[in-house]
Amino acid sequence: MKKFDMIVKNGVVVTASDTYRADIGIKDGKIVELSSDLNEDAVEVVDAKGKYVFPGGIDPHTHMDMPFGGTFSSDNFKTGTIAAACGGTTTIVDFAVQPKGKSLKETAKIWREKSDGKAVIDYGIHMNITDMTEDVMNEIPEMIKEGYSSVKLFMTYEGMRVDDGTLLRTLMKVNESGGLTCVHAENYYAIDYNTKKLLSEGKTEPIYHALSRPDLVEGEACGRAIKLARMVNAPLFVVHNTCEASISEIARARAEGYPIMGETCPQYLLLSEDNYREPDFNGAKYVMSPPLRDKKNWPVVWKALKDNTVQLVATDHCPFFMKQKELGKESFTKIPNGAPGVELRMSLIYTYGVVDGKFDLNRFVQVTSTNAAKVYGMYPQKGTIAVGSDADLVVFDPNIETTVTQSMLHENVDYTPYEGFKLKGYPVTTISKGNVVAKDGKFVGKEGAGKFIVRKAPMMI
Ligand code: DUC
Ligand code: ZN
Ligand code: ZN
Repeated sequence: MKKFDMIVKNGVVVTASDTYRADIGIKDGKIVELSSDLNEDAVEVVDAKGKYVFPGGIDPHTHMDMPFGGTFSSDNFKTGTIAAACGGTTTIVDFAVQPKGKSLKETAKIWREKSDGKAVIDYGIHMNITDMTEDVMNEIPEMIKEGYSSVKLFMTYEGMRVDDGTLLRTLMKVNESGGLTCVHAENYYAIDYNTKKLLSEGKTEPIYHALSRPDLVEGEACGRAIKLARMVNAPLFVVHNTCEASISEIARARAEGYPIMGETCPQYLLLSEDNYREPDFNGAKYVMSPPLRDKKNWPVVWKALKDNTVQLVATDHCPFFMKQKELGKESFTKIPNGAPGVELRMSLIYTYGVVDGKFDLNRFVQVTSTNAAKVYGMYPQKGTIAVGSDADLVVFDPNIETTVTQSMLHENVDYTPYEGFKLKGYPVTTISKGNVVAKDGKFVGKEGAGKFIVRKAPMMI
């Protein structure tokens, strides 16, 4: 019997707080030893010489196989987690969208049928409540106890949004039950007014998606959600912040000591409103909500990521083939909202965050892994390299230089919004619970090896 199942040797280990040379001994899917030189017998040795070893990436905002606008996002839990693994991500947290009239138990069952036995890496599930009733409200404590420890609400989207009263009561209930409330913050009424006006003027192209939901639409809703959370002393997580208008609201609340947290996504750091003007309906590739913003927001969002106004980078991965996007050829309101991103997140943030000098390696680990584990109740099982933690690791080669093209990716979709982007640094080996799941851009794991994570209470960071 060998002492270790695997040793990851000769790498530079990077955590949220430290950077040091160490070998990592793995047994039964867990990290069991960290030492400057491990020479014992191991079934498998992964050589990480000249490379970094990061905690596996955690993307806490994905939409696999999600119904939207009469179609479904094109990655399912198998294809989407293969793409994640190839890009250095070892955990996702996906949103189970409550169908009208269904209980939360039924909603969880629907999502577990999509994910169990299919995902190749571990996954958590948020409860995305769209049809709040007294019965649904009363199910919240039980769902949180069962590991669905975060509840997300939409403040916009006809048929899925909640009103302020529901948001307030949910914030209270989720907090009392030891969970975390998340919001998609956009002002429904402003979007509705702007959309009707634009359509009445015959303005139907993709750019008008962005113009119908300008930055104040997001800033107002973000500020309102924060104030509601403050009124009931509840923590709040604001998903996909894009601009100064929302980030300034979070910054102010945090400066005053309130437990308000948030995320951003690579697209809001690297793409802009200009993309909607690409010819031949190409602008539809970027139709997502909230929309891409004026470039002047980029430095504000990068700074917020560096100074912990926002704690993490997720992707909102929600891909649709161009054929699906064409549902909106006649009107931007019919274009399914969402874009792919799960596979490139780690490399994009490394290249444009660390290599470009915006923050250091330890902050990179915080925003791509550790903080998501903390916020969403998975720490220290996930999000760090420590004895006792799951052996979820990514061996990352800082010297690989490449240019993004859709054909190198595993996402089940026919474009990437990052086509032509230069990358410096790419994952070479992804390890999930002690097993290599991706190597040199190829998936080598097993369908169904990923398991549901019973998440615990959030940590405020
Ligand atoms: N935004 C998107 O772009 N897609 C899915 C859901 C969302 O809020
Ligand atoms: Zn959203
Ligand atoms: Zn989303």
